Amino acid sequence: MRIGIVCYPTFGGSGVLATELGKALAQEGHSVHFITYQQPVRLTEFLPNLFYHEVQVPTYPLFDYPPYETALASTLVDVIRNHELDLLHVHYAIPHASAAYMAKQILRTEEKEIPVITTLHGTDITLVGRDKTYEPVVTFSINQSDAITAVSENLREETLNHFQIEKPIQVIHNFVDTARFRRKPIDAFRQVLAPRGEKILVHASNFRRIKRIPDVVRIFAAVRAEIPSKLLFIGDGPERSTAEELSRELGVFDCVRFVGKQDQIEDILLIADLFVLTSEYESFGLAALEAMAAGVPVISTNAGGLAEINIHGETGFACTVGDTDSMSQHAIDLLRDEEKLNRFRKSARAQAALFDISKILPLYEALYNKVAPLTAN
Ligand code: GMT
Repeated sequence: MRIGIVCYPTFGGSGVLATELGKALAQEGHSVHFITYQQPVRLTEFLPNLFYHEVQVPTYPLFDYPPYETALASTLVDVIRNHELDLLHVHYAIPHASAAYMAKQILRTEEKEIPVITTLHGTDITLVGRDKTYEPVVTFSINQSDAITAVSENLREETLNHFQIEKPIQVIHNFVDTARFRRKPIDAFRQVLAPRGEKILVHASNFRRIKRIPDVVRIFAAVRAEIPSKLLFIGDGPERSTAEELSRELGVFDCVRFVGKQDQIEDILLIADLFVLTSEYESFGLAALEAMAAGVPVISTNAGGLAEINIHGETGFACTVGDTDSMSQHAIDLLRDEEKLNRFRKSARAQAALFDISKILPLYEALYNKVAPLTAN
């Protein structure tokens, strides 16, 4: 099939997932066209049937806010026309679903029917989409999609509870390519980061408030008081300076490293002992799944879809939001008991295998065939 994918090109989970999906579809022989304002960060390889179309947003003195959505819709029309796409798969409702709707209507005037699938990822529903400023457009454009998917049961429920959705929402969980995380950890790398054999805790996110970054620092400080350890922060974002300040205040700054945005996240995860995710909400928590694929147990909250993937007492611990005491105690208990830690490592890997790309990709392909059966090659 010829598939158009619209996503955010940044390090956020929805962009990562969309890019990995597009790459896997291209490996399966589909032609995949990414349409977005910047090359997606994980789109690093070349395949003859993988294309990238950049949305240009011309500026003009009149525009305080350059109209990205209009530019995106026009680019979609152009790409669909010129590359005869069979369907459009948009990730994150705002503004991708409404731009897709606009493109669909324009193409209808030329008697071209383009099916649109919208995948809901999280904050497009739970935070931003619910805002009165966006809600009518979000509801309308989701309802106009030919198929809707959500990345967890929890997100499906949240969507149905807060929006008037008139169509079924299919849950297709996020996935991970477990093969990528099966390499041997690089001992020399571990030696550099933890030269005295310290335990390594890792957090990865975009450091937005919803991630409750100060809780990560508090948990680390409690662990560090009992067990020699290091904390690696992967990613960057608005709460970074708060994390720096708090780690200074708690006297652990020297043991905390900010390694920035990393596309080879597996290299770091493979040397980690625990992954910490303290979010107030996660529709799924793709970063936690990637950690599990690398055999790293997860200390997380049980918010949103996190409890669907991090099985309390097996793959890690999933505690109440803000309960840093419990999360710290569980982390300490695990790190102190090598045998238990190994058991959790194994369970984490086994759990990630349930979400392996080989299991999830056919679900998307089946959906594509359902919404675009006549045009499919
Ligand atoms: O977590 C973020 O802030 C990024 C956000 C995004 O839209 O890129 O992630 C959301 O989508 C991911 C992929 O489906 C999920 O794994 C994350 O849990 C979800 N984030 C939230 O719900 C806060």
